[in-house]
Amino acid sequence: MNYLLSLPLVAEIRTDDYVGFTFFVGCMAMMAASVFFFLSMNNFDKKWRTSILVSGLITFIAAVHYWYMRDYWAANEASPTFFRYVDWILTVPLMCVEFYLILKVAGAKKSLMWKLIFLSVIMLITGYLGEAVYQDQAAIWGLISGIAYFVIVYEIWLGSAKKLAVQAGGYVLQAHKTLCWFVLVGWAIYPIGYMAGTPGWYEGIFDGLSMDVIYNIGDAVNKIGFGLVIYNLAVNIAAKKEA
Ligand SMILES: *C/C=C(C)/C=C/C=C(C)/C=C/C1=C(C)CCCC1(C)C
Repeated sequence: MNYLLSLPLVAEIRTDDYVGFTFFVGCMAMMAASVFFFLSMNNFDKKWRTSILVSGLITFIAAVHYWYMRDYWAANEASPTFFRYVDWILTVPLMCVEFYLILKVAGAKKSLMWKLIFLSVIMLITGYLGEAVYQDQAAIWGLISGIAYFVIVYEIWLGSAKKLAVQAGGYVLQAHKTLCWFVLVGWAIYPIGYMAGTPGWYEGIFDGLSMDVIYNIGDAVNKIGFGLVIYNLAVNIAAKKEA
């Protein structure tokens, strides 16, 4: 029994542990963003409240997972792959829901939402298989994942989602475009992390980069950024109504 008492209550974090650092900062940023989105919800019309609620859910789910990942890293100094992908499988489909919610004004159908969700789930499951289960074949699983990613990019940039955004016009079109850039550039951070952390033809290119630091930066940029785009859209529309 007594040996338990001699264990430190809080793991020591080295000053050059950038993974540990980004897990702590990421955790706090996700918590702060969640409080911000939840508390600002009631400033808006019912239609936009759901979108902001979903923004808050995305950062809140991430905050809970970062809480665990932060601890896991501090205790084991190993990638918390399981928690990482559980977080993504919940939050990435919610980001697809955000596209649907803002395009509903132009008559977006649920089928568009399910299509994006389906593609995102394929992208994440194949990524998990390459990262955690069949590491020897990480390159091929990453490629399949990348194809699903490109179909999502196509759908929102040029496909039916784009057409709806153009129909909606104004602030909705503007927000849709910004979200499209997040998916094209912000989400492209993840395959870089994957290549830095798995074996494959790309070995050597990303030497010295830490998969977890890259994923943590990607999460902060994309989850909080996405939420702020939606928040900004609601603010703009509310201001237009008052004017
Ligand atoms: C909040 C979490 C987000 C936005 C996570 C996004 C994750 C991706 C876009 C992951 C993509 C991947 C590829 C395109 C190929 C390699 C495997 C993945 C899963 C890292």
